[in-house]
Amino acid sequence: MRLTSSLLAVLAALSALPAMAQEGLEIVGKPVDGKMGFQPAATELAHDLQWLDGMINVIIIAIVLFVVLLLAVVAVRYNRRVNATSATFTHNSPIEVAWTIIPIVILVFIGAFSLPILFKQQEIPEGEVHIKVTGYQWYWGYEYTDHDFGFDSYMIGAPATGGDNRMTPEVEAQLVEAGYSKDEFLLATDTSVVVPVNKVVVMQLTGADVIHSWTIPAFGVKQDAVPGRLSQLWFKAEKEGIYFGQCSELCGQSHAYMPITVKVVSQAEYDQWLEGAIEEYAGTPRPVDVAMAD
Ligand SMILES: [Cu+2]
Repeated sequence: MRLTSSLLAVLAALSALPAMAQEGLEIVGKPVDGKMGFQPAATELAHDLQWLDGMINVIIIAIVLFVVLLLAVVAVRYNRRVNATSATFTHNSPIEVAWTIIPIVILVFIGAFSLPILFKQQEIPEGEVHIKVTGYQWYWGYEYTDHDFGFDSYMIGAPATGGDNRMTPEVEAQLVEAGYSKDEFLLATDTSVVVPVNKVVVMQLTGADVIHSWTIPAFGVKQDAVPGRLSQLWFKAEKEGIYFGQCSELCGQSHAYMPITVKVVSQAEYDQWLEGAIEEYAGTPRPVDVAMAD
């Protein structure tokens, strides 16, 4: 009897693992009624590119207003009724120089801000957590290369989890069991990438069959996963939460059903998750554990 109950306890602990790091985490990146614009930025990269978007938007709006104003002036002052005899000149050097120089200045100005932001995304810093990401038709595989373990991540409701990509009462039950709600169908996965908050995570990406693309919009990262190549991305999430993304390169029939779930947790929760994951996925224990065992 005691053996049975301890076995049950072990089973319960194991099955609770995927949902473990979830209690109380805010969900970011699911559609919200009436909301427009970007998801709340959770990394410096996302802050930067959202700021750049706002700044360029101001320039675009100013240019549109200026052009509309010019059109209105021409329509009012130089129409056939008001201005029966049109002018016959064909050149105006000062204006031509101005409409060449001013756009160059505007483009250089935009470039001066956008290039550093682009370089910041593409220059990969020293990572504190390394994850290799592989895109498959149609799910994601994750390897925690520092600890030699990996797992696959399927959408809850995908064929691999017993569904057929449609919402059913069984799928809803699975979602609830994993700590999600019905609203998160098509976004929630059976296993998540778990990373510690405020740590530099470096990901290497590749595709196993066709090109996929890994993204978390709130992190401001999106990178193609190309078969035969390794590409990299990095992020440092500033806020704990559950973040959603979608495969962003059309990769076949079930492209819409290979979402991405990242849980950003405290260092303590991450360490706890890591220990359980190493156990469950037969990874290499961390050096600190070896030292403690001696
Ligand atoms: Cu895809």
